[in-house]
Amino acid sequence: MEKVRGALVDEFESLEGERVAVICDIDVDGLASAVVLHHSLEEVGADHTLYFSPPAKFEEVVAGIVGECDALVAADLGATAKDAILDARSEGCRVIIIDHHKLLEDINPHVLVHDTRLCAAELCYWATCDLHSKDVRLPVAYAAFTDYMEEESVVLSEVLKMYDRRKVFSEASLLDYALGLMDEEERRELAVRLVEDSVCHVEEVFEKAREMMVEEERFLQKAREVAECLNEYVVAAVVDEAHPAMTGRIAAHVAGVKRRPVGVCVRKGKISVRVVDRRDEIDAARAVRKAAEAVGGRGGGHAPAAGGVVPETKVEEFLEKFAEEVRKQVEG
Ligand SMILES: [Mn+2]
Repeated sequence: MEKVRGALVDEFESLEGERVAVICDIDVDGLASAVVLHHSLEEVGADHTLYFSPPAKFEEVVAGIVGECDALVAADLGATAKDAILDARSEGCRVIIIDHHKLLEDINPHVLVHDTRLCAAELCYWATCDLHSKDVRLPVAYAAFTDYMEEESVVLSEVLKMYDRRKVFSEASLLDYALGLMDEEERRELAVRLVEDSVCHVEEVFEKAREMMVEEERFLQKAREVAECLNEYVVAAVVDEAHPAMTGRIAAHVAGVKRRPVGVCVRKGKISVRVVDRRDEIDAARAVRKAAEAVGGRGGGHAPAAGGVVPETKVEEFLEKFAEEVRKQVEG
């Protein structure tokens, strides 16, 4: 936190009057990053627009907007950003990246704020906090919670002194579920609104969260039925019709139900992995990456929560290799 504090203040102040594109991930951490970045850029008088993109589409989004902006600020998207950043730089765009995913390659932006111990929204928060006139810690706390980055989160511990944990965690969870059913315009409006408001006043969040939770319940049941144990460490469920926002929770669910430390959910070649028992120190990101690359795909993320993409025809082969990678990690 001390290392990051104020890191973007001069940088943002130099953006006054510039055209800035802000691109954030589509989850709670991305939304909370957008809240913080929007507030900070507003304070310095930058002419900015918020965009939301899953990491896999980052390059596409950048290609569509880079011609019209002087600076690009991206949060929670960095790990796979190399080509997108290269494109933006070649268009003369200043590139600022804030991220907490493991960096697997030299992504080379102009400015990089990076640490794996805090969520992206909290990195955004500390890097810009001296610019804030409003308290935007509540959405940052939501993100620290939903991104499982609670342990080192200073913002979350401060927020939990001001508000009861049941308020913070229930609002964060509702937001997490609701975001899966929101489009870019709805996310944009919500990010602007959450600068001064809390989730409990946004009716749409309750409606969409409920819809998503009911839908998820159906897919958890389905996943339990189709889940297959690949060895004593890994269980996998192929659920092609599930909503993409559910796959992490499905992966964790089947792991718990089948009493395996690692759960995998596959949806149309997209892989989600969760480690629910961390005693064996399994690094899911490393195992996904190795197995995915072996079948012509790619992957990464964090040790307890990882993901990837493989060709749909190679899913079986991927799962076999992945289970073997995990076994190797545990048994050395
Ligand atoms: Mn994140």
